Amino acid sequence: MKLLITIFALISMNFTFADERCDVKFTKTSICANIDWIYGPYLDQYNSAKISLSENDKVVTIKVIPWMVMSNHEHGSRPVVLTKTGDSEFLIEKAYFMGGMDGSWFFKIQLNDSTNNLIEEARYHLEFKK
Ligand SMILES: [Cu+2]
Repeated sequence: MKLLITIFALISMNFTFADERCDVKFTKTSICANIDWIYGPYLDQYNSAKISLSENDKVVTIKVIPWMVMSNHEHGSRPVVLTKTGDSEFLIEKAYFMGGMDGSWFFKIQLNDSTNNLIEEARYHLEFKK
């Protein structure tokens, strides 16, 4: 019985670690970005969200670009309004995604260093509310 409890405890611990949230994984730097919607995401409306990066000493600024991938090409939208709200926290406002197209919307997220050079880029697939 003791052994069973120990095994169970070990398995649950493991699950806790495996569950650590990482909405967007930057594979080169192992940085994680998590996105919390404040409004949306809805098509054909202005949306806002908070984006938080995991602890790191490289990223100074980021870029967030609404990005659509279609079967034969990719394109953007209007630029978002981005405000730094903490060490690794940013507020994304006015994120606009046009509807009625046969494609998928993403956030293209770029991590930049102190000289504004690109460190790494990743994409976050958006699933819209109705
Ligand atoms: Cu499109």
